[in-house]
Amino acid sequence: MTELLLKYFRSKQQEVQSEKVYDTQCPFCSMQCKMQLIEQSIVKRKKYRVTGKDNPTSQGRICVKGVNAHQHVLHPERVMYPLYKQNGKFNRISWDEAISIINERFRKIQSQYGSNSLSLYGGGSLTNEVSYLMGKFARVALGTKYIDYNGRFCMSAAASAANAAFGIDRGFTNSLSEIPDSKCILLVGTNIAECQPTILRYFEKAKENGSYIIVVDPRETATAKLADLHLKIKPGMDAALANGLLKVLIEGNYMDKKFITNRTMGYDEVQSNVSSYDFEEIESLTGISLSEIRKAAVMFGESETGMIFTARGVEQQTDGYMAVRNFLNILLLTGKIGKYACGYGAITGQGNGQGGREHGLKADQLPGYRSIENREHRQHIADVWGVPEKELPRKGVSAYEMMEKITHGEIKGMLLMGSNPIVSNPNADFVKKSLAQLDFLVTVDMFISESAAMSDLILPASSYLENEGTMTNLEGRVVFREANRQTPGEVKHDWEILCEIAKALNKEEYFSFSSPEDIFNELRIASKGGVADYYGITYERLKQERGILWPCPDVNDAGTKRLFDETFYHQDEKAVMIPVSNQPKVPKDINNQQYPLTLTTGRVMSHYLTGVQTRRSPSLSARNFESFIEIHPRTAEEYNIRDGMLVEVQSKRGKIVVRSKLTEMIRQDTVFVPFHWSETQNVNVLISDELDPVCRMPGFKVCAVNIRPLD
Ligand SMILES: Nc1nc2c(c(=O)[nH]1)N[C@H]1C(S)=C(S)[C@@H](COP(=O)(O)OP(=O)(O)OC[C@H]3O[C@@H](n4cnc5c(=O)[nH]c(N)nc54)[C@H](O)[C@@H]3O)O[C@H]1N2
Ligand SMILES: Nc1nc2c(c(=O)[nH]1)N[C@H]1C(S)=C(S)[C@@H](COP(=O)(O)OP(=O)(O)OC[C@H]3O[C@@H](n4cnc5c(=O)[nH]c(N)nc54)[C@H](O)[C@@H]3O)O[C@H]1N2
Ligand code: SF4
Ligand SMILES: [Mo]
Repeated sequence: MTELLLKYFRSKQQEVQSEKVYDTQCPFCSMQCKMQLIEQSIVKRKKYRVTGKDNPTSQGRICVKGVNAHQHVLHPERVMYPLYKQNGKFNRISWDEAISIINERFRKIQSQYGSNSLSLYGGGSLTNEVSYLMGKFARVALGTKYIDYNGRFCMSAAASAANAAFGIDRGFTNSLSEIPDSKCILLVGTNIAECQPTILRYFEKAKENGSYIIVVDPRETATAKLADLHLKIKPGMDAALANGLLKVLIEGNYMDKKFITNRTMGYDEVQSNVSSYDFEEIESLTGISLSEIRKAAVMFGESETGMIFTARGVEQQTDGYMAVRNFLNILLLTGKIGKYACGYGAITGQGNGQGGREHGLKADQLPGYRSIENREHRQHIADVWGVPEKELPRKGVSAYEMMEKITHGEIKGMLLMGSNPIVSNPNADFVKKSLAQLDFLVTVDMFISESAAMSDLILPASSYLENEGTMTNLEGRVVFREANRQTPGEVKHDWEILCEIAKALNKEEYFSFSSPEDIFNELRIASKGGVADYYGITYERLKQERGILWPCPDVNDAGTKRLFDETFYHQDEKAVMIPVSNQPKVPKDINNQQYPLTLTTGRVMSHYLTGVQTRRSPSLSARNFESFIEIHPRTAEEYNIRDGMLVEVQSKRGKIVVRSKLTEMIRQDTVFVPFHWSETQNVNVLISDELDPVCRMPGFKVCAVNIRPLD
């Protein structure tokens, strides 16, 4: 080979070998798997590879969404500079112009209609630092009570139930490492195999160790395949099922009497409530036979250790709060909590759904899981923020209720960061009309989502590869997300954007942060002494110790792996049981001749939430490029529907069109549609606006519908 050729090949090779490695964390679910994106430059093109990185939670595993997450970050539709809508068209403007427009419009709206005419709407993908800052921004920069976030639709039932029963809401009461040793596991309304795939190994290990696994789901999901017993429940009837389980446990004397006496309140009321129900009623409500209910209860009662996990199947109901409480009753009655391999897990959904609700995104909360209605709590936060306690607003309303406030003319402007409400809220057509009614909507997003498209102004946000910060994963483990990729175009970080707007509003002194760590250090002090105490957690520790489970009140404290070993978090240190009725107070969407089938909604493996990100990933989109409706073949026959046909699905609120997918895996009286698509496939057009009276959760999982084939 000539010298020249050799030189050519050598330089070629060098080109191939130019490699950049980005350490980060998956932007999607609550497992927050650690990973590395490897960017190889080959001549004129780039090649990407993703590998999992070892860590205590996902142990190096990643799923298909993590493997392809960078595809949306690199997508040509990324918003790269501020966009201002004029005459119905978005035009590029500078950051200076954007901030001055916001300043002017915000001031004008507030001077005309008062402080509470502006609102903030956040999301569970935002870091703890951004969530904390949004909460502070609402209360200090704008002085408005109207702030809430998409976690309202996600964890609110489980969170309120855990708070009421235990006095604390940390998703898992134990660390994941105890799961393999639990001898009976009840998975209620959770499809971990598709929604938190990298957690599955813990349950597989439990099974290998002889654990008996019970899955409660109207569908035979990939998760149900793991089960020794699958209870194919009628949607919305989980509270009644739990009453059936409690009845068997009490009649069979499976109570832990010592635990009940020493550590709980309310057992007698639960016992007398349960004895007033008969099994026939429970069988007919739930569609589950007494023998199966008995089998499940006896297995749980007899097992030395046991755990219960719930997710959105049982929680996204208009009685979600009570249904979860009834499963907590089971744990308390059998004494299977506060000890090794015994406990509860509300399987968190979004990457930082947990942290978001601890540090300020919720209408009624202040950082550290403090209450905005509690005098002492208000004073503590007011002192940290350097404002008079009297000036802190009181509690606002839940996410969907903010939409109602818009139509009532009470809310005139909104800052939307990290959510896509017109696809994710119930009664979606109403929500679309309501957002259109705003005088001024600013959206901070990576893309022109369906909701961003309705805004007056879009600000370009950075992605998980670019924006560092902390996330609190499903274990309650606070982890540090590294992000060292350069922001593209004129993209800014969410926290920088909030600080810049605050500065324009003359509130710079409260928002003079120069890095996420700076914000976190204030969050630590704000959370000090609260239930969600992060004071002992520092960036340095997070980097060294690979995450810390809260509460962690002191820098010398190792964090809290298991809760309730000695006490619960109520003042009397006891947990509270509560009688739960078979039928909810707010009636669910009731089937009738016009709407004979029950629609339930949820997720598929390859897409994430409203699909804004995953629909822009070619590899993920290819797996499911359109929505579908699961129908049992016998039901399909009744309605003259063949596999692969377009089907119109109609509820009292509206209709959508999706493709049929016949499957024997679903109950005959139930159909299932995922919610990752928009427009004519937006399933939330069908969902009712009834909310749970306690936690304001909508009933995403029960909707009376009719179906017909479209030719
Ligand atoms: N692939 C993927 N993973 C995700 C997400 C995603 O969009 N895609 N989203 C993340 C987020 S934010 C969340 S909140 C979680 C959600 O995680 P999950 O709650 O596990 O997901 P869903 O599919 O909404 O619902 C779970 C199961 O509930 C069942 N179900 C429906 N109705 C009922 C009922 O009445 N009772 C019972 N017992 N079960 C019922 C459904 O059939 C479904 O299999 O996933 C997270 N992970
Ligand atoms: N029918 C039905 N409806 C449901 C559910 C259901 O099971 N059934 N589940 C509910 C649940 S559990 C949830 S969590 C909600 C989710 O509902 P949404 O919050 O509306 O869903 P996302 O698609 O995550 O929207 C997030 C938006 O924020 C952007 N984004 C992502 N990361 C960042 C960031 O770091 N900064 C900024 N500024 N923007 C970012 C994304 O591009 C996207 O546009 O949907 C709820 N709606
Ligand atoms: S989607 Fe969840 S399980 Fe999959 S890689 Fe991302 S964080 Fe991990
Ligand atoms: Mo969620």
